[in-house]
Amino acid sequence: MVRVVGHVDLDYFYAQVEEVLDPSLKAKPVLVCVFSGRTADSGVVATANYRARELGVRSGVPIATAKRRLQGVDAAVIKMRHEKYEEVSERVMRLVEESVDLLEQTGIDEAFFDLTDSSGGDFGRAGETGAKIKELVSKSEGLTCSVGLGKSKVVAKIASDFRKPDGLTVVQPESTISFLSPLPVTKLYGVGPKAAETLEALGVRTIGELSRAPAQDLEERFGRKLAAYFLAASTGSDTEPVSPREEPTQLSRIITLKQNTIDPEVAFEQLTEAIDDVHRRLGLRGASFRTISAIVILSDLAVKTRSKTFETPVSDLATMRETMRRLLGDLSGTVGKEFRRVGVRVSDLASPGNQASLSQYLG
Ligand code: DCP
Ligand code: CA
Ligand code: CA
Repeated sequence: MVRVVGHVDLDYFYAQVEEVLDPSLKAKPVLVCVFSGRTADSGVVATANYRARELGVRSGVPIATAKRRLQGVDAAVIKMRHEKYEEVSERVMRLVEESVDLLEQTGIDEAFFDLTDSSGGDFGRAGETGAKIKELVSKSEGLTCSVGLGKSKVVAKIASDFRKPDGLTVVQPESTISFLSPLPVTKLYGVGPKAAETLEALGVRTIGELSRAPAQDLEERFGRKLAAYFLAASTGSDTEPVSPREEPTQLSRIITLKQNTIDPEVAFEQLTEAIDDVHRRLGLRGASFRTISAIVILSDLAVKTRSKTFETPVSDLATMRETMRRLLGDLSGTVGKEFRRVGVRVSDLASPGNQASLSQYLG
């Protein structure tokens, strides 16, 4: 049966999240920036909303350059807040996951998915699911995204980019060649500026031209594996399946203490935020843990850990804090050296999904 593969990509992601958090931004060019801290304007633009892009500002542009281009314009220059975008990303991915057969997240704002089974190979039905995904994401998070559907990953990814923002592009299997052929080779995943240059020297500019290029020429320039991929991709015949990432089996965070100390209370105090963060990430996954560990890196860089395993899964913050405090106390009593860094790790994770599949096996 023909595969039905989808790709979803959130539009101007970081900047759009900022707009949702502060709707007054919508009327302005919005720049989300990574400040390097060397001078006030050192750093680059991580992303910009479409208003800003119309004025020549996009990902990767130095902040100083962006400000020059936006001189006299009422623009919002915002410091990147990665935790916020991660939270939204996590919720969106869980939402999309529930509407599809398989989800493979490939970045903070994008994922491949498979609808072969649920659509029965019917692209009309799959298109309805694509529209439903867009509606769900819009209703629950206030975000627009772009969705593409096709018979392979390469086609789906190009399709999601085809009518950005807020696009939905369904490439019927029989239209694959006519859809891909006129597009520049740079649209193909894996063809960067350098490969494009090499291809141009062979007289290949479009994906259609690539599909007709002599295999031998491509092999000479790119090696057999890449040449085979280029040829398959150029007709949408790439075969890589959508393969869900494994759930993480542990979550952790380590911090460097302001000063080396042997006092477990001082270490605990400084670790509190990291414990809260691990708890938050656990919550986003709806997961719980059975084992929690305190990790300490001593002044001589030796690493020591002390763990506690619970009989039943735990997820509450109070237990995490209390246990960590005790474990740090135990460690400080036994290691006899100052702590330089301290960390928290939870493992033996149980998520609702894992439990469901386990109970299926157990009948
Ligand atoms: N990003 C970044 N630096 C880059 C490119 C991207 O920090 N050079 C971050 C910010 C983006 C996010 O990754 O919001 C997703 O990247 P995309 O390439 O998908 O770009 P956008 O979502 O910003 O825009 P588009 O609407 O084109 O998808
Ligand atoms: Ca995006
Ligand atoms: Ca993306």
